[in-house]
Amino acid sequence: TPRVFSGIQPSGGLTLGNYLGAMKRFVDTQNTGVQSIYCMVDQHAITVWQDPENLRRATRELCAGYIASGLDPEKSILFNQSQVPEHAQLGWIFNCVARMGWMQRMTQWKDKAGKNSQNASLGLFAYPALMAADILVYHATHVPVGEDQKQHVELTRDIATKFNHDYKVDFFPIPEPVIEGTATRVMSLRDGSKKMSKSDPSDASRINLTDDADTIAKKIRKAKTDPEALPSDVEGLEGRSEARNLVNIYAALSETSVDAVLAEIGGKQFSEFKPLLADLAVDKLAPISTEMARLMEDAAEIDKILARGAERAREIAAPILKETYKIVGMVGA
Ligand code: AQP
Repeated sequence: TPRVFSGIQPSGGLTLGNYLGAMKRFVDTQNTGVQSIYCMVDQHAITVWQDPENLRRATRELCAGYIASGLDPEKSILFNQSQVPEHAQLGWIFNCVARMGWMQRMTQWKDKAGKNSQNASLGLFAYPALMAADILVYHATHVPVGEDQKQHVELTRDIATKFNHDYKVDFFPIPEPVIEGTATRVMSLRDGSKKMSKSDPSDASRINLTDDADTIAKKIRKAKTDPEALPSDVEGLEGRSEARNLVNIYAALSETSVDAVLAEIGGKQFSEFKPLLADLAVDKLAPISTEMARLMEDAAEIDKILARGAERAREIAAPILKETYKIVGMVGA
């Protein structure tokens, strides 16, 4: 039976990229009735320094963001990773399955560790093995992610395959990355070649789910574009990454295709298109940020939801970990 798992790091505020590339799609998946498990991966977040108070706040805010976007904690399982120790326990086993060379090839490792990789944490290097455990400890079959996470899901497949092969079992399923829609890679508003990211030093590069209407409108007005008018077909977006990004965002927010958007706005100048995009973004995001703020007023309630989610998650994860220990040869399992 299909089972969906995905996670988001509580490493800062949520962006429009997280919303369109991940959360909005989680909601669509939940509503198809497939069992879905969504995690706030706090143990991944600390692979780079996190101030403890900020981490706590970001985890609760992420939970509020999931719910405000439409995830129902009754239908889906919502929890934070550190409350389900089976992730880290299976992660250790996968550290022993994965090879150094595999990890070294990960583009996120190269990007985040930078030139000074000797100074990066060991956790940052091992991150994809823990991510494989996040997914496989539930025997999840489908992993909805943005384009940037595709390589990590492929590594998860490699780890599952090697484990099954080394121990001569058919135990872990080989999960599929699910990368669909027009917004699998939302780009920075300041640079069409960089993805929109919560850790970009420039706040103008991203739309935060907590931005107010004026801030959203201003960031879109100032978004980098080229001087040409908008094209009337997709070929006309060739080589125009900033234009393509704004059109993709418009299509994803209005839940139509890029073709349909271009049929509507082709020929317009950016000065005309940007206010339309700003209105649409405010329309879609304002109810989410209002609801997030409301939920954040009751931290105890959020903590209860996370604890309950963790309990449900452990019911699935614990037997799978136990079986893994048996396969590996751990006495007592
Ligand atoms: N720009 C994006 N476009 C589409 N999808 C995106 N995602 C992130 N940015 C975009 C998707 O959101 C999910 C959660 O990502 P994450 O928070 O776990 O880590 P990340 O991919 O590293 O996201 P950020 O915003 O760039 O965080 P930092 O700056 O901390 O590294 C994933 O499914 C991701 O694909």
